[in-house]
Amino acid sequence: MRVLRRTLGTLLVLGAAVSCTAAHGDDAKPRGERPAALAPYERLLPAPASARAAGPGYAFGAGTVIRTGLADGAAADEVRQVGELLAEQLRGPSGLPLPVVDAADDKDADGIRLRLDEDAAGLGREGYRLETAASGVTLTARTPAGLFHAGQTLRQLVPLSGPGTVPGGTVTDAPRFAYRGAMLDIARHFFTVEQVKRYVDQLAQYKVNALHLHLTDDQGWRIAIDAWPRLAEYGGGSEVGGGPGGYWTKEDYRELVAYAGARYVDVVPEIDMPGHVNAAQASYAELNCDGKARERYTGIKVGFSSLCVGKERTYEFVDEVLGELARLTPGRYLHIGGDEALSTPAADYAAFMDRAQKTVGRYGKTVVAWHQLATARPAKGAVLQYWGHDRTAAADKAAVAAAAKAGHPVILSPADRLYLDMKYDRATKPGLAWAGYVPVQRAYAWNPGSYLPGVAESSVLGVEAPLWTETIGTRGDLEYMAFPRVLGLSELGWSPASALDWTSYRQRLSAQGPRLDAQDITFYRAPDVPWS
Ligand code: TNX
Repeated sequence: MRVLRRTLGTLLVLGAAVSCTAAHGDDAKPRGERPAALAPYERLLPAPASARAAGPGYAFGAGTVIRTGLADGAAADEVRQVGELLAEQLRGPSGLPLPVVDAADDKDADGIRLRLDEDAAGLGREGYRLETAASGVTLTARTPAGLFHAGQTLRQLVPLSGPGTVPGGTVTDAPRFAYRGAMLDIARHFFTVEQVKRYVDQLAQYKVNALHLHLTDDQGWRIAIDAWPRLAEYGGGSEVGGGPGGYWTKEDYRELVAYAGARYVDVVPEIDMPGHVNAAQASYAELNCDGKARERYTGIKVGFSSLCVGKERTYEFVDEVLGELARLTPGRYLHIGGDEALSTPAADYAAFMDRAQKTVGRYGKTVVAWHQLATARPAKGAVLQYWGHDRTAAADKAAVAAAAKAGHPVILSPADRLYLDMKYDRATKPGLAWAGYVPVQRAYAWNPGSYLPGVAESSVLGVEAPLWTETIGTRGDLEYMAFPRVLGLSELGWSPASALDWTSYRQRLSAQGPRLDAQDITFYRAPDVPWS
């Protein structure tokens, strides 16, 4: 078996050289090519920092037990939950009973052992070690989050179905970036909590750890706000194309947040302001400068609506909406949008964003906003989400670089790389193409650490793949646009720069095909990947 070995120390050095290969990767037309038979430790995705096959494997079978009794206090409960969830995930495909046992005295007994070790060196907040030998599989991490990620790696090492051998070896792993996000727009088309839970499960297995929810837009308001009930009740009753829309109650939202949290995915809710607010302005006349309610909107134009920046009532609205959302959200971020405010004069935009940012701070949260905020006055600590593309004006990129130099972290979502609503090619039925087509290779083959001139890797908080839903209203279309491109996002966010390599990635991606099939995920069989 070929040995894959990477050490964290060499990553920075190798990063620059390898990203070159990645960016200019081969254009071979592999139609008809047979997929390479990769050994289990070689086909992990996202590629781990280090993986090595060695020694005898573990017989994963009817006697396998998951042992979680190796921590104490509050952490013990959480480790137990991680163990229960892993058992559930492994039971389906394996058909094994996999009892979860938390007796502390059998910590060296056979099985899958979850071991919390706060002193484990080099693993960071989310990293882990996975060691497989004849006596079992040991997962070690400093945090329950790390144990969860270890378990997701293990899912890729057990047989696709039934019992079998987990090959012997060791994985030592930690993420390159803290933020690895996906965004779903439930405003243009409504999606239910059940549908979004399914997406969370699909993402979390690839170590995505943030779900950004675009909750409001011109076409619909999707979250109940007690102080402004018509936002959801009336403003939620529309969507693109004239469908019925819908909204989430606070209970729905809490349920999704808890479900995501159990999978170590933080929810980042977005209320898009001061533009993209027609649904709110249709619900409440007082949110318009002329005091007249707007019609609900079901088209897909952007940039026509704006909150009334000069009116005090506007800020009561902002305060009450963000306050309620902050109280519902355990995560540290509130996203306030700020994109395409084409109907808001620049001075008004800056004045509005000043106040909205202050409000977020008052509720103890950190601002995230689309990168247009860089041209106004980003508040201390505010995170900018870059959604430009190759043809974005140099001045806009420079504003983001200046903000990064001033200490603002940046989330990279380049539209011509990571927008999951861009068509793969001209034959793709759903999707848009304003940023060009985004085939699988294009989505993957770039280096977030050196992507934006003047934005150093140390300023990059991470990457995020947004899925806008003007043209996407079903689970099938959602999955078809996200998969397999979102696996590229996962690897860009998690794996060391030295591992980014299109030639090896397309082999590892093809090895995920049967797993995606087994989970009944609809995905695009990209012609540049040698699917089996
Ligand atoms: C741009 S990206 C938008 C969205 C659209 C999207 C469609 C961004 C911050 N604004 O309003 O849905 O393009 O691709």
